[in-house]
Formats: sequence, structure tokens, C-alpha cells
Amino acid sequence: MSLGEEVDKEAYVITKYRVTTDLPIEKAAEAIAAEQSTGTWTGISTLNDDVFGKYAGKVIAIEGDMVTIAFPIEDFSGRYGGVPQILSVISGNLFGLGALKGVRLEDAIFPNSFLKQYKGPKFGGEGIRKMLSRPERPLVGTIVKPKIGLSPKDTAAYVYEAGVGGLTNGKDDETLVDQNFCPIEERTKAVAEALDRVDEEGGHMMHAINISSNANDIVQLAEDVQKWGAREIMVDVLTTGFGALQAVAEDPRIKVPVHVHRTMHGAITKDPLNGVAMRVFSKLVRMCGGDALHIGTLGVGKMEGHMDEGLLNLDACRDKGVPFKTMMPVCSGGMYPGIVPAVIKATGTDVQIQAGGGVAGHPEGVRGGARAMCQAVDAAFEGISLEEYAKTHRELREALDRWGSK
Ligand code: RUB
Ligand code: CA
Repeated sequence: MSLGEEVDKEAYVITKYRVTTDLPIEKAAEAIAAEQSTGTWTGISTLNDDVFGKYAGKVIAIEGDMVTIAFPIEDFSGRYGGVPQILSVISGNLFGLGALKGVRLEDAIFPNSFLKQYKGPKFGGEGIRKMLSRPERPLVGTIVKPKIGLSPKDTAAYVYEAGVGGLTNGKDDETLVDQNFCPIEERTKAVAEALDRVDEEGGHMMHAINISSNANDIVQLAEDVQKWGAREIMVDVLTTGFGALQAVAEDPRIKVPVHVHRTMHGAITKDPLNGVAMRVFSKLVRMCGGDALHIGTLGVGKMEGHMDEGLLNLDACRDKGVPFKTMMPVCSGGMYPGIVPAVIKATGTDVQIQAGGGVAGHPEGVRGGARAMCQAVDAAFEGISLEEYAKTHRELREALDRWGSK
């Protein structure tokens, strides 16, 4: 195979790298292809033509600084290995190559026959919508704030207020798991009781309990929190690991959706010339069974991120070309009512809009903040301007007065 040649898409994992180097780009591309497949730093007597032909990564295109490399599907492990082994090939040692000033894995395209080894989301966006009896409108969520420090009782009180204010989703923050001030068993039970009370008052809400923990604990902990009444669980995928996410999501005993947080992704995804694009992680999360995943606020909220990157993440959640249910994309990070229409305009309505400070910081407290977020979502869904909607919706008016709009 040579540059420009068509490849059999079922026989290769196709990867795209943005490369910054002083070497001729062809040489740099070959170095990546070799390092990540059969190569080492010098010629070796044990590499014969047969092995090279079957297993070597092949540079199939170079456009500007973008290099496309096809890795034979045989380079990827079968029964054992999973995403850890995939990452080790497509985003492994190459980052250490001295010849490269920068390299960023922008995309990875897997053959559908390969993807079929994975189960994907058990519930997906549609399943979550069904559980919440909310077929069309964007889901509206909150992250309990302050992110740490509240007791189980105070956490449950927050969740109750959010639920009666109309929110569909709540979640623990990414750093809260089982600290002394808020043990997970007590918190899960208290939140479950709060959600039951929300149901009794006509609401529909789920709250994701953060179970991010060690590999030898996480599946058992998922089962435990489910037994204690959790309606959803949360995994910080990059700190906990894709294998752990997959183990939890694929466990047949787990019958609640998995909300996936991407804390730490910025360390890897933020530099436009080095690292791994979030889109690649989004694809892997979907393979491993995440039902909902943070995708950023498409350049609007506090976590920066570019609109284009956000749209690529969105596409990874919803792409119908892969054999999995779609994931619910979660827009979160510096969200408040005034920016909801701009975000929904970019994402469409099949999205979870989520605010922590933008709910808890409302002048009327959590219930008022929940109402204001729901009102903003309703206005955007119905195509009414926030200013117009706020004439008849007090909580939205107060939110606009406090935080403005974009
Ligand atoms: C947001 C928050 C989440 C961020 C993470 O809180 O707690 O951790 O969404 O960022 P707040 P991302 O609403 O108060 O800003 O979603 O980009 O991964
Ligand atoms: Ca957070």
C-alpha cells in the first residue's frame, strides 16, 4: 500500500494525526506508523517482509500537517485488551518521539465489524428520555454545588429543591465520591428518598451518584449504589479508566444509566497541536457503554473549548453510522439561563443542558434557579426570546438580571 491508495475500511483502523516537526513530514509520518506498529528505533533482523506486510501501520495520506495512518485490524487485541490496548496503539509511545515537536490524534475511525465486540450504551439518550418521560425537550440538569462540603442531608435537600423546580437531572460533582462529610451510602439513600418525594409531587428526575473508584471496587460499588436507590451512576472516565467504565456499563446487573464525566480531559485535549482530541475519547466512551457524556458548551460557557470541537463531540455521541445507541450529549460548564438559547441553537434539542452555579446562584435559591433554567429551555424550545418569556416568568427575569444573556 502506498500514499493515496484506497484502503479497505473494514480491514484497518484509520487514524488522523496533526504533526508539527522539523523533519520532512513524510519521515515523521513513517516514524509514527512504525513506532505504533512493528517498529523500533533501528533496523532489526527479526522483522521480515511477511510481518511487515501484515502488521505495519501504513501512511495513506498527508495533507498539510495532517497525516492519515491505517493500522491493520490484526494489530488490535481480541478477547483481552480492550480500549487500554487500542489507546496504546493509536495514542501511545508516539507522543514521546523526539523527532516530533507536537502531535495530536484528531480522529480514529474503527470498522463496524470491530466495533461489534463492544456493546455500547445500554440505555443511551433515548432510554434516559423514556425513564424521565421527556420525549422531546432538552433535559435540564444541575451539579450539586458547592462541589464538596455538603452532608448527605443537605445534598438530598438540594436535589429535592431542584426536582420540584422542574429539573430532570442532577449529579454529584466529579470530586465527590465517599468523603467523610458525605459518605456514599448515606448520600445515595438520602438522594433516593428526595427523588421519591419529587415523584410524589409530579416531577421526574434522576441523579447520578459518582462511583469513580479503584478497579477492584467499582463494579461492586455500582451494584451497591443501585441497591441503595441510585437511578443513575457517574464515572469520571479519564481518571478511572475506560476499562472500568466498560466493566460497570456492561455488567448485566447494572440497570441504571451511566453518566460520564471527562474531568482531566483538558490536560490531554486542550493544546491544538499536541495530545488527543476529545472526539476520540467520545467515540471510546460510547463503545464502552456511556449513556451520557459531557461535550462542553461549544465555546459559550466557562470551560472554553471551540465550537468546532464541540460539534465533533456531538457527532461522536449521535453518529448513526456506528452499531450503537446514541449517547445523550451533556452541555455543562459555566451554564446559566441567559446562554441556553445560544447553546441549544448550536446543539439542537436532543441534549442535556446542565448548570451548577447557574442554578444554586439564583437569587431565589435552588428551586428558583431550577425554574429559571427550565424556563430558559422552554423558551428556546418554543422559539420565544428570553426577554419576552421573562415578562411572564419571574425566576427567568431574576436570572437575566443577575447574569445577563448572550
Ligand atoms: C460545571 C461542572 C462540570 C463541568 C465540567 O459547574 O461542575 O464539572 O461541566 O466541564 P458549573 P465539561 O455549572 O457551576 O460551571 O462539561 O466541559 O467537561
Ligand atoms: Ca464539576
